[in-house]
Amino acid sequence: MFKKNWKKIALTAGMSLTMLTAACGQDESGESGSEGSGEGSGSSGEESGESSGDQTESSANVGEAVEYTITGIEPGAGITQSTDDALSEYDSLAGWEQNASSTAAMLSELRTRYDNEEPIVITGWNPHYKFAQFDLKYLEDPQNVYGEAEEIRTLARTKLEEDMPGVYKILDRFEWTLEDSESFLLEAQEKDIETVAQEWVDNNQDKVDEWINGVESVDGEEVELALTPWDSERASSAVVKLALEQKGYDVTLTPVDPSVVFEAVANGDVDGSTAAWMPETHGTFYEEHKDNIVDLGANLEGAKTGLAVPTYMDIESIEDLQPAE
Ligand code: PBE
Repeated sequence: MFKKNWKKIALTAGMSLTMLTAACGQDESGESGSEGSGEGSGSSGEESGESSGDQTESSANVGEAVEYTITGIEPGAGITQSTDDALSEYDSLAGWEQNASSTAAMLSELRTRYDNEEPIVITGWNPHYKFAQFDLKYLEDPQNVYGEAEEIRTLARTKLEEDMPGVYKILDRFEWTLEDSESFLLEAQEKDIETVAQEWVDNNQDKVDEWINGVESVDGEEVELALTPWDSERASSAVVKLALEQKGYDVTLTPVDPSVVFEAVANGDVDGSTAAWMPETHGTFYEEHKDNIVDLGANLEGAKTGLAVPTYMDIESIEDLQPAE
């Protein structure tokens, strides 16, 4: 019964996300559509980059060259909210906008601009493969809008320990490193996530054993985990699914927006999630639901979010950007 309701919530959230994306994208996607096809401001940015001896002038031209736009991702992402906060908190970002469309659109624009050595300011995060594929740097964030030390935490519904102590134990014990996750994600550029997860488990059965040791096997008991649709969480969820399956659980993974992950765990519509970016990125969702959620702690330490630019750009801090006139 729960599950039926839950699917409805998930579907509604998915639809509103799509509609929001379509609505937001309309005029902005016009801009980004023309960006690849030789719009003038990109190349003028490049010229000024070459001739720049003057830091202020070259930074001002970065703003112009990117049309005072941060290339963001999905509207429902935590990092999109943090970036809205940055837009209102930094004087240097006055008059700037965030183009929140999708991760795929951000990556494709990054690729185009990067290949032409044109400026771009993106919303970036680790774990992700983009730092291995492109030379990127985070802009310093002196006002600490994106937080200092992010980690990815595992959540459980309040009754999980009582109802399914084995699942609770495995979720509680699951952890891996930033390096594990990023080499997984790089590998997953060539193969699908389920294949890479199986390979990871085959190569790291000793770690999996630490999570599942002493847990009683079951016969097809159903477990549902919520996740967000980004590769980092698709990866961790796929690994945990295989670990649970080794003990006989029948695991369903349901991707939804971050706000819905917290809502679904708090309502007990799903058993848990490995997708909570804390304390900053999903902090507002956590605050809203924390009384009805069990926080099982970090499954990955050293995560990070922020504004990032290619290293060929001559700026180091969000404060080096210039407000739009
Ligand atoms: N991310 C990746 C997500 C969580 C996982 C940082 C893009 C976000 O909500 O911002």
